[in-house]
Amino acid sequence: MDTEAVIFDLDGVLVHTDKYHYLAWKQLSDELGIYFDEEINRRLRGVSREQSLEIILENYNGKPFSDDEKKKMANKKNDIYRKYLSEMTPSDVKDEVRDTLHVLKERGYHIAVGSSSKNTGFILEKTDLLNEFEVVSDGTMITRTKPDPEVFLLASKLLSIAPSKCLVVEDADAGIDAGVAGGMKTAAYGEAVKSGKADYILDHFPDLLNICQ
Ligand code: B16
Ligand code: MG
Repeated sequence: MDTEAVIFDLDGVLVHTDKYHYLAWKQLSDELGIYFDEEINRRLRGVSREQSLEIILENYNGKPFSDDEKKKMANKKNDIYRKYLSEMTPSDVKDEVRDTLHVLKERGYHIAVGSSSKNTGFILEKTDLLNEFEVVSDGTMITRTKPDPEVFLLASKLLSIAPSKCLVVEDADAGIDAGVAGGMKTAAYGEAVKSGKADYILDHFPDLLNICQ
C-alpha cells in the first residue's frame, strides 16, 4: 500500500472526549426534559454540534425551537463540555498513542488531524499534542461535516498529498464514510470496527504500525 500520510480523527481516536460530550448533552437534555441515552449518543460521533442537537431534538415533541433558541442550546452544551476539557492534561493521551505517532514519523509518514470539532485546537493544546502534527484540519475550517469528506480532503490538500495516498483513522461510521467518499483508505478503531466498512481494523492503536510499515 503506497500510503504517505495518516489523517487521525481526534475524539475517540487520539483522545476520549466522547464521555464529556455525553455528559454535556445529557445535562442539556435533562434540563429540557428530552430523553437521551448512550445509544442516541453513539449517533453523535463525528457529526457537528449543530447536527448533534438536531438528532437529540428528534425526541422532543413540544413547540418547535427557533434558530436562536437552538444556537443558545448548542452554546450551553459547549460551555459545559469545555469545562470538562479545561481539566484535561497530557496524561489524557495514552503512551501507546504518542509512541505510535513518533514511530510513524520516524518511518517517514506525514501525519495530520481531521476532526469535526471546533474545539480541536483547545484539546490539542491541553493534551500537548499540537506540535505533533504537520497539519490540523478541523470543524472551524469546514462547512460540511462528516460523512462529507471535506475535513479529510482539506487535510490532504494542506499536506499536498493525494487522497489516494492518505489513510484515515476513525472511530465513527460517519468518519469512515467520509474517508471512503474522499477516496482515501480507512482504518476503524473503537466503535467503527463493528460496522465492518473500513479497509483495516485496529484492535489496538499500535496495530497501525503493521499497516504502515
Ligand atoms: P464540537 P471528531 C467530533 O469530533 C465528535 O465526535 C462529535 O461528537 C462532536 O459533535 C463534533 O466533534 C463536534 O464537536 O462541539 O467540539 O465542535 O470525532 O470528529 O474528532
Ligand atoms: Mg471521532
